[in-house]
Amino acid sequence: MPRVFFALWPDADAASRLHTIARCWHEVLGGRVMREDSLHATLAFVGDVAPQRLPDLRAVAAGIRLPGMPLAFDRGGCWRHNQIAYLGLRETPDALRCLWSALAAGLRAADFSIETRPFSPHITLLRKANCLAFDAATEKENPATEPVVWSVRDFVLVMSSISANGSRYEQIGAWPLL
Ligand code: 2AM
Repeated sequence: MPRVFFALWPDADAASRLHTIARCWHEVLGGRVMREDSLHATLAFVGDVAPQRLPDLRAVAAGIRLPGMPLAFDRGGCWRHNQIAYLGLRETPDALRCLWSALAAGLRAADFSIETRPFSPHITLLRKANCLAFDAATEKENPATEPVVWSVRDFVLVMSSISANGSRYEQIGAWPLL
């Protein structure tokens, strides 16, 4: 069964800056650097879905009419429980929270079971990171001089498959924001 999730995908410039930060952190935190072309922020993780349900997922996405927004990823962090080093947002803009809640509501209404944890927008940069080293290495902040900003103009549906080199992601749909 396809394993799918909705996400925001950075433009090429933002992905390149994110990857540079990831390689910098890797020097100190170790772990595994996420590939540049796989960097994303998950909006809703749907999980395994029967192929015949994919049109229902697309219909939920197509029903969303909301504005795009600039996002500034400006807060570094490392979660010890899952050893993920990530870049998040100091402030979550209302437009992003609105997109997330509209998507979650649409998915629930269409009978998809989705993640119930509070929304914590982030881009995973490293897996298996040594989070103990993080605070000292980064002074608890994003070590980049400027936030990584991109203008979010759409959201995407991604299919994930596991390979020997980690997860591979393929975009199988994209919907514009206004
Ligand atoms: P992560 O990067 O914080 O691990 C594909 O696996 C994407 O879905 C990743 O962004 C991952 O977040 C997220 N993800 C994986 N499993 C999830 C779950 N059970 N709940 C929420 N998000 C999940």
